[in-house]
Amino acid sequence: MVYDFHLKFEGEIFMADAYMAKKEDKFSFGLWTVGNIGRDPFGDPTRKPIPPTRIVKNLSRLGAWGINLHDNDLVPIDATPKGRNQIVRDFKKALEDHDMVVPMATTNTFTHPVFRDGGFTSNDPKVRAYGLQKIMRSIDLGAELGAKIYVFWGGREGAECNVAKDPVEAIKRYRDGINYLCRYVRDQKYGMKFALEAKPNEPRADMYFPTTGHYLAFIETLDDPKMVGVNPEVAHEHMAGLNFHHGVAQALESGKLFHIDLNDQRFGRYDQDFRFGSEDYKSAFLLVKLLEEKKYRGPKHFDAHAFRTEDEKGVWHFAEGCMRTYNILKEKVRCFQKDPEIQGILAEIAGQNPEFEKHLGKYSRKKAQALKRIRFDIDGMAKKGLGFERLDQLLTELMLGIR
Ligand code: DIG
Ligand code: MN
Ligand code: MN
Repeated sequence: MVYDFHLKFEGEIFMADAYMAKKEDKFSFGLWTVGNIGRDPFGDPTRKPIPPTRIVKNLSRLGAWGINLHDNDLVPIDATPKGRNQIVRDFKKALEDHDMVVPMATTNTFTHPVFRDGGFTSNDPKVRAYGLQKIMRSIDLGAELGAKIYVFWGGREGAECNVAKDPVEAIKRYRDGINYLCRYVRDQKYGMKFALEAKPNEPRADMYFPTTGHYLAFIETLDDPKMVGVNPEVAHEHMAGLNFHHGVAQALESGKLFHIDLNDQRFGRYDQDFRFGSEDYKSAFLLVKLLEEKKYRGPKHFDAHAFRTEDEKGVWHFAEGCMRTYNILKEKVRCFQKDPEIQGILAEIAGQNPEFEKHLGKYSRKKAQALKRIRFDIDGMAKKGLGFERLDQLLTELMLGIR
């Protein structure tokens, strides 16, 4: 690939070609993603923290559009009101200077030990009350920065000792918390929507609402379900052993895909939050194909971080890689849609037995009686192969770059 020109900063060369991120791609990163300092449960940090204003500048130079944050990614939990306001002023200036927006905000209700047994679902009403206070203040911060999507990831909402908490009571407490905050946002006229993010485990042994499907069911039990959607994350659904783009399809189909956390993850592992598309190219292709074909126009947030092995330059290559891979896969989707052999097979699949469509769809007594009279030759129907091997091989060859 001959690059039109190179983007040079931080002493590094970044690729500036047809796949480089542009603002209209609506790629976003959380402060905590490129700001990840490489600490893990078995090792100390390998990187120094990057100041939020520098994150804003460099992500913008790489073509990113938005920056997301937990309250304490920007404002220390013990900041004074004066200190908080100065930090917010400086951050707002950096956003303006570098043409970046804050599409989404969220609260850190998982780091401080006070949340060791959860926020919303804690057995201690004092902790639940503090959690509501912290989230309201964080929502205020998000609103001040222009965020229109507010994410809830219940990092500590779960259990190790399952007899210590009634799981039904835990669900009721979570619902009370979300209902309360929906009313708060309406009261404040912030015009925000909520996006609930599932994860099956880690840091808790088992987390409540472990998958996006659990949240889709939960949302319908809320006082104000229209205001609440989901924020599925690749890594979290993979941790649960699920097909990610199927879950996203269900969220899209029900109008509940309010946000999405893109990264990558090997099945059966802890939450790896790898660079988007770096592990499972085929799943990433299927996801990009779904989002592009269904015209998802929300933020594309990379909730991921660089390998612990990297220095800051590696962090920027990580960020560049997330966005480039999305755009490269978008190009692969275009090739798939234009490939005559692939499209020929798909047309054949779509065009089977059109005369039977009239028996499907909405019920009527007349249709049911007519359908019950039909004699189906099911052995004859099962004889012809479906040609999926050829189709899947064509996809493989397209992904491997020989089509
Ligand atoms: C982790 O996957 C979670 C938290 O980082 C945050 O609350 C949420 C926002 O995308 N993702
Ligand atoms: Mn994750
Ligand atoms: Mn996430």
